[in-house]
Amino acid sequence: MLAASSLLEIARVAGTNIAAKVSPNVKWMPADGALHGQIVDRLMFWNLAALCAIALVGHLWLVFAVLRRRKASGNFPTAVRWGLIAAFCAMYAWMALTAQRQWAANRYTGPSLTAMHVEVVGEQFQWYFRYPGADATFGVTRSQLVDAAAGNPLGLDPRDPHSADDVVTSVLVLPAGQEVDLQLRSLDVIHGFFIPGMRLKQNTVPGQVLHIHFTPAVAGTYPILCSQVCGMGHARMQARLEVVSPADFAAWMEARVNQRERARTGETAK
Ligand SMILES: [Cu+2]
Repeated sequence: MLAASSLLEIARVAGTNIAAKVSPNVKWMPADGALHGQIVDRLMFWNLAALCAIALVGHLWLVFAVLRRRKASGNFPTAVRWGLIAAFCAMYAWMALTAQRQWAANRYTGPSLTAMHVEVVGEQFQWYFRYPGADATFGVTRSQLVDAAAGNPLGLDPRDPHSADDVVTSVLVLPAGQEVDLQLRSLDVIHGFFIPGMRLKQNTVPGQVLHIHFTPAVAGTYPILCSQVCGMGHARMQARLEVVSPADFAAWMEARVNQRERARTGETAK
């Protein structure tokens, strides 16, 4: 006998296949650049379609009831009524299963061992991105060392050897087709890291490091926003994601490393 979870999984896959066949291309959403984006778009489409259908049926039912008020036979046939309710229940069950699975895939199941790691830091009203460099290890940061004017907005500790090759930027550049694990934190209040084009949204919470992983699939430029009202400058808390080819990414990273080395040599010479 199949376990209940297997039956649910079969129902979810069947629902997904049906939805894939009948979902139209969602034109009113920003262009989707992530591998998992289609799933989110389908859920959005069917959620809105169901809400519109329920509103329409409800209003038609109301008009019908008012016009036929004096006749006792003004109700929908029982089979139609229960059929509609069953169809909506089945659709919402499919959406709940699919959404839960996608949520878990981005957050609770870890990224693959080959995933790239980038730190995202929110601060009123700016996003910073840190790459761990050749040693693949993020250096230690200390809040008392945070000094954006001195070129150390994240408070990297120069005594930690792992911090020497860390690269901090205000633009998120990622190679297309490479899974990336973002670790998000905040220096002050709660911010909402939001990339509409990647169908990605995750709050950054002071005192916590939160992970979300995804694969950017389509090269291009995508706006990064803050989705939590975090202060007077909230509206200008924007950055951008550049998804480029792996070769362009390697060249960009090399240029950043060289820039960092030049800055460090300059500091030493002073
Ligand atoms: Cu913010």
